[in-house]
Amino acid sequence: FLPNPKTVAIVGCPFRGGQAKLGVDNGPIHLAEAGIVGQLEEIGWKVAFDGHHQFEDIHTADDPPIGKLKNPRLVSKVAESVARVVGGHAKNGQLPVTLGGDHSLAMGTISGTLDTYPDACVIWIDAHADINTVETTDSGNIHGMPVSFLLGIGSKVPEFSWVKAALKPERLVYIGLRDLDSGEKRLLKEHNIKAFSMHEVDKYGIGKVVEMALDHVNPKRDLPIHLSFDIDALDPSVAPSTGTPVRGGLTFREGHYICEAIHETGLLVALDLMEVNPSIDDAESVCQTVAVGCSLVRSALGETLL
Ligand code: HAR
Ligand code: MN
Ligand code: MN
Ligand code: MN
Repeated sequence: FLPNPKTVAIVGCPFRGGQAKLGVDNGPIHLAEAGIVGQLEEIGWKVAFDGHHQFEDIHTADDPPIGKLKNPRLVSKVAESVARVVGGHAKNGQLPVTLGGDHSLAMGTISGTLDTYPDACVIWIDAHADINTVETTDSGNIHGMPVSFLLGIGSKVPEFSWVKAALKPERLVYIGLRDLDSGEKRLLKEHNIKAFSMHEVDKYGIGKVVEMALDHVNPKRDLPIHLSFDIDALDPSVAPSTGTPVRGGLTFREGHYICEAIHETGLLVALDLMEVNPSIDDAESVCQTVAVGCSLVRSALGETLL
C-alpha cells in the first residue's frame, strides 16, 4: 500500500488561530530558516518546498465565537485547506511534513492522511491530549480540541462539517501526556483510548512504551503511521519556546527515540511538528527549540546515530 515515498513535501503552516499567543505562526519560518530542507536532502531525501502556505484572512470581527470556540471559521477554513494540501501530497506519493503553527492544524493534516490512507493510525506525542469537545473545553482554544473533531465526539459544529469522523479510537495512541483537563481524562476512559503518560515512560522506559504503543495501534506492523509531534511533549528544559510548556516532559533522547523507532517501522506516511513558538523565551532558547525541532524531523525521516 505504501508508495515508498522518496520525496518529502514540506507544508509550512504559519498559523496561530487555534490559540491566543502571538508568535507560533513564526515557527515554520524559523524551522525553514534553520535549514530543514538542506538537512533532509543531506540524509537522502528529495525535498519539495514551495514556500509557506498563505491562508485566507478571516478577521476576528467576522469570526465571533461559536459557543466557547475561538476563531472557529478561521481555524476550520485553514485546517480544511491544510487537509487538501497534505492529502494531495500524500496521493502524489510524497511524505508530507507539516510545520506548525498551532496544533489545531492537525485536524487538517490527519484528515488529509486518512483521506489517502483510511486505515492509517495516529501516534500523538504531546503533554496535552488535545481532545476537548465543544462541551468540555474551558479555554475555547481549538488547538486543545482537534482530536475530538477527528474522532467525531462531542456535539457537531456546522462550520466544521467538512471534518469526517475518520479516526477510530483504537487507531489512536498518545505518548508523553501530563496535563489533561478532567473532561479529557473522562473522554479517554469513555472511548477506551490508549495513552502512555510520563508515568508510563518513567515506569517502563521509552523503548518499551513505543513498542506497546505500536502493539496497540499497529499490532501487525502493516498500517500506515501518521506521527503528530507537539514540541511541548519535550521537557521545557529541552524545548523552552512553546506556548504551553509543562514540566516533567520527555528528555531529548526520549523524544528522538520515538522518532527513530517510528522511522524503523518503515510505515511513516506523514509527520507534523507543531507548537514551536519563537516569540517565547530568549534568543538562545528559541535557537535551541528550533534546532531540536529540526533534529526530531530528521530522526523521523531516518537520520541515524551511526
Ligand atoms: N487542555 C487545554 C485547553 O484545552 C490546553 C491545551 C494546550 N495546548 C497545547 N496543545 N499546546 O497540545 O485549552
Ligand atoms: Mn506545497
Ligand atoms: Mn498539542
Ligand atoms: Mn501540547
